[in-house]
Amino acid sequence: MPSRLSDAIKAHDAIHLHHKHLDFNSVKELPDSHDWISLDHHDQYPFSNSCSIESSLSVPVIDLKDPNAVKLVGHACRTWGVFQVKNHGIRTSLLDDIESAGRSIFSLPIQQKLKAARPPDGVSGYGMARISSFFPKHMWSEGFTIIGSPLDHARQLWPHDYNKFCNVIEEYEKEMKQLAGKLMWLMLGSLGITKEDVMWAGPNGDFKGASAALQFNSYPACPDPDRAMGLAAHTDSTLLTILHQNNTSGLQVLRERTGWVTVPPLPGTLVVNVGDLLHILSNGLYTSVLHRAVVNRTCHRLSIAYLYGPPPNVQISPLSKLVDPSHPPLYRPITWSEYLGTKAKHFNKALSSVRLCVEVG
Ligand SMILES: O=C(O)CCC(=O)C(=O)O
Repeated sequence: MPSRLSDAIKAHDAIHLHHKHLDFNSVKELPDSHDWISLDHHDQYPFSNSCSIESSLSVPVIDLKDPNAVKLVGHACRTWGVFQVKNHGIRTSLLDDIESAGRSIFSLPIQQKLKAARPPDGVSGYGMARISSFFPKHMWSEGFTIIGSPLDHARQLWPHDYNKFCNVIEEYEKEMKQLAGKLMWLMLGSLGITKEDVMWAGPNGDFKGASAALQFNSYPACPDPDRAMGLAAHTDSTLLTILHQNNTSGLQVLRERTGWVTVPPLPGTLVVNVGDLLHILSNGLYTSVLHRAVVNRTCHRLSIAYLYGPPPNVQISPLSKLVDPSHPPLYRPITWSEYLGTKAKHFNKALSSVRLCVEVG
């Protein structure tokens, strides 16, 4: 049974892509391999960049110092599955540092980046989006995943100068872990859940055994953005994800009865979204939000996602406080490790594949 996140992902990875990596900087026209318009008639691959609804509704922005933060967070999780946070305690200088760490990876020549390529049976390193294998077209983006120590890859990228990168990653992950724990209690607190209700949070409720991955995403300026897709629509397999985006917009979330809504970059705020496992824990009360990233003609976009989950082998199931005869459990118990396997097989249908058929008593 895999006990580390990297082993859990590796054990289930269905992605075996043999793709010639595109050097985005040298491409002047969108290649057919990246043209999503031709797929638009397939219901299986909903696209419609140009039809995005510009909604007057906007994703909630929550001040974590607000005395009503618990209530506001709970409301945002039920209605949107996503919100932005300010006064989150992460220093602006650290956000600047992680952004420049990202830029330092993606600005390298392609041959150099490929020295740290994610191996076919691996999880960390440089490569195209992991969800690419579920789509017949390639996405206009490149990524770099870190699980565990970044040292080996950093040494390959900058043989003489890798310490700064590693130090920034270490500090960012430490701060993110703390923030993620705090957000977990705000989200769960709003459901009336306390530390006694979540054994795997540990005796101090600090989620010490939690696992996480850091995902850098780069979306180069695109010669034909209306035909391209930065990152196709997906939900996260996490409990929650914390995203830092640079000053270029591109993230969109799907809101029922509204359509795609852009989550604008607001200086100093971080985007937080509910993942599939928190949806399960909350017995479906919190929405695991479908989201995607679109691209634009002139600006490079960078995002850094902190993907946060439980220890890989802990059973996750609807919390017993949220279950009674009129609210039976909607999902069967599943570990994160097992769920990653389900996701690798069923992708966006993974959540419904673990849903129970229930009759309300
Ligand atoms: O770049 C973004 O805004 C979205 C990133 C994302 O969804 C991911 O890394 O899973």
